[in-house]
Amino acid sequence: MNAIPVASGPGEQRTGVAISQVAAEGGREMGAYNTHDMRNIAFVGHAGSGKTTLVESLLHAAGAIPSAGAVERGNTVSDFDPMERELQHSLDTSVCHLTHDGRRINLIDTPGYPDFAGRAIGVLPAVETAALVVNAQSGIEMVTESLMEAATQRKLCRMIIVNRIDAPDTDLPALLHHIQDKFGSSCLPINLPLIDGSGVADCYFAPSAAQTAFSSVESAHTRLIDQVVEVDEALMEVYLEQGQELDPAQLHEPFEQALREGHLIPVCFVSAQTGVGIPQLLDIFARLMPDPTEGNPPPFLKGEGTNAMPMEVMPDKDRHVVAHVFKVVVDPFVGRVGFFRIHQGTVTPDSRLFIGDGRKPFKVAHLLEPQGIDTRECRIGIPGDIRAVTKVDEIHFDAVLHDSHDEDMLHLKSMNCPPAMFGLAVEAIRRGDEQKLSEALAKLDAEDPCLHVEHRASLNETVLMGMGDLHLRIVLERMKAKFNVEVKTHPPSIAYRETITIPAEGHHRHKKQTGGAGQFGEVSLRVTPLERGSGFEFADKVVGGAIPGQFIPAVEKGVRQIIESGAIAGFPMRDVRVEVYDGKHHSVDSKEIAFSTAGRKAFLDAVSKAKPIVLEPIVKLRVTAPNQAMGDITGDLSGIRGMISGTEALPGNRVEITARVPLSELGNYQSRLKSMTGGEGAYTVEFSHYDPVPPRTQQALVEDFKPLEEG
Ligand SMILES: Nc1nc2c(ncn2[C@@H]2O[C@H](COP(=O)(O)OP(=O)(O)O)[C@@H](O)[C@H]2O)c(=O)[nH]1
Ligand SMILES: [Mg+2]
Repeated sequence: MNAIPVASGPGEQRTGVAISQVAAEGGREMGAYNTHDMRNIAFVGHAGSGKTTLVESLLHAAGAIPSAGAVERGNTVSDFDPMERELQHSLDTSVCHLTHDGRRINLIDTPGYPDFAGRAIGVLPAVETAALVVNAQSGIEMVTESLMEAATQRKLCRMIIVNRIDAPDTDLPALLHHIQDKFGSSCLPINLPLIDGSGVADCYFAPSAAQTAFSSVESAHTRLIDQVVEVDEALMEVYLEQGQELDPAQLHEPFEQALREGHLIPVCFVSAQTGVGIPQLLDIFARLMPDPTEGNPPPFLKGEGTNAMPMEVMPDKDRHVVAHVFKVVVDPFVGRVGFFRIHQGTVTPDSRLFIGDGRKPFKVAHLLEPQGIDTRECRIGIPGDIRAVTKVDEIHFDAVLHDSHDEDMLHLKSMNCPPAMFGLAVEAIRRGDEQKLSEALAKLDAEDPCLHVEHRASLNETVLMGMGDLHLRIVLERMKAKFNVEVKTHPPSIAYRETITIPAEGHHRHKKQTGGAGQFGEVSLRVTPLERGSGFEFADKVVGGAIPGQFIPAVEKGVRQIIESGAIAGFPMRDVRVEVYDGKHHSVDSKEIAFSTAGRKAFLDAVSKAKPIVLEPIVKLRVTAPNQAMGDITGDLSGIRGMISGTEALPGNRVEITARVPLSELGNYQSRLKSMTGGEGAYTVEFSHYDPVPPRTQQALVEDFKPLEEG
């Protein structure tokens, strides 16, 4: 491995941090930076808040691109996909970078449609900072709220960027109040727009007496410093007792701590379109937002299920490599492109990396640095860097890349992506395209964390599960454009799930004598219901070799067949823990196939005693409509098992109604709402949780199910 010079630049405070060298571009001088000089920032927020425009504006202001493109003209750096340009909306995440004030800043643009929120959530482990972009005209919207939740859960440092301050009809002081109401009093302005709209007044570094539409800059400054100082008692004393003005260098550590603890969420104001506030935003990124050693490290776990132990990665270039794949694109020409964030160690073109628990490493060969759709080859990647590799077939979303078997079994704590609940059954139109269809589906599945392909063996149906109608439509268009497969679709089916409600035990002895060698395997297992949303756990509690260790994976395989295909109604089973605790084997006749059959049947036996039920997805429905339609809407909702959770008056004689409703009841909601409101109503849905279906529905679903034939 190359010897890496240790930096001595201004950002260098600690040892063990490498310099990253980006290969020369057309003979230009090499840029070099170390981990402390890096900032990784994800822009998240509702569609139309201006994230893509903002990234473009920042790239331009920092000189990374000669001129700023526009979403409308289809020439921005981050909306490069032909479909994005046509729709004028981001459909996927994109990674760009710029340099400002000696800092290397990676920006990740994300899509803001609810249908694609999963992709935005997927990039959170790649950054220290989530920048929530709020539209000054329309305020906090649904996706912004759910991404704030996701970023909080991930313990990311957060900031709020209020964009479009140039637009007419905005009430920025009211919006700031609203932000503080929603997200807490730790949301404090770090700058404030000038009253004449010509710029923003800094409230942190050098507060002035500028005129803003808010209370004075001076009081915003005091409020901010108070908040920062609160995390450091010693500093607080100096500040309070000696009444001493603190300078930004003294405040740096507590500022970072306040960000990490969510004790401070800076709010700033920009117009991506006019450029107001953009230079100040670059300064905030460079001077205040955390470097990779200052953020909260991502929650890596070692081991599975309840045995998983938290493991902290160190942003140290001399350790083993640990990198996390946060995005995969499958291109029919270039193959798989995997984008990863390096959390520990140094990656070079010579590195040989393992994917998860894989046995065979791949050689990196071409280490790429992305800028929108473009990539450049580079020689090294250090902790904090975002890099890409191509042509690695096994790479998949959420994979951990590492260079030592010490790091096997390492994975990131799961992301709580909203589950895919909209389904479409698909079928190839052209005869003979079935193989092509399944290959294309596998590729699309690999690049999209929110897309799942389910094979419902019982119905001989292939179902695409996604976040919504638009999501699936785009997937199908991609399939046609990229892989030349056309499909017909059937009406959406509902993503029912199965689970159990009480613990139980199951047992099966599989014995078969066919001519010479026989098959023998016996399994006893226990099933326990888990909390909703916890998935599936499998544990081996066999003692004394009653089932030899080498057959346990076969038992698990048998159990997993039922987990995927369902036990009572043909839907995947969730939230169950399976413990194998006993069994028998035979020195000659025990084979994997025997244990997988025994495992499957023992599991079916246990499930049948564990009061199995069918669950249905419940969504959070938000309807906005004219006041006078309220009675009709709430009446209608209670007729479809809806539970109204709130009503709120909106400006302009409108009302917002929120309710929890079974998704299965919303099939024709669009047209129902239209007729109740004379076309003046709008609604959004978002996954809420799973609930048991009513007994009558369960009975019907169970009756329709033809269980798996013996295999
Ligand atoms: N007036 C105004 N319009 C903006 C601003 N930023 C973005 N827009 C417009 O808002 C629309 C959505 O912007 P876009 O960047 O695609 O938003 P995104 O969905 O968050 O990526 C586009 O028509 C932009 O031109 C701004 O600061 N002021
Ligand atoms: Mg966008």
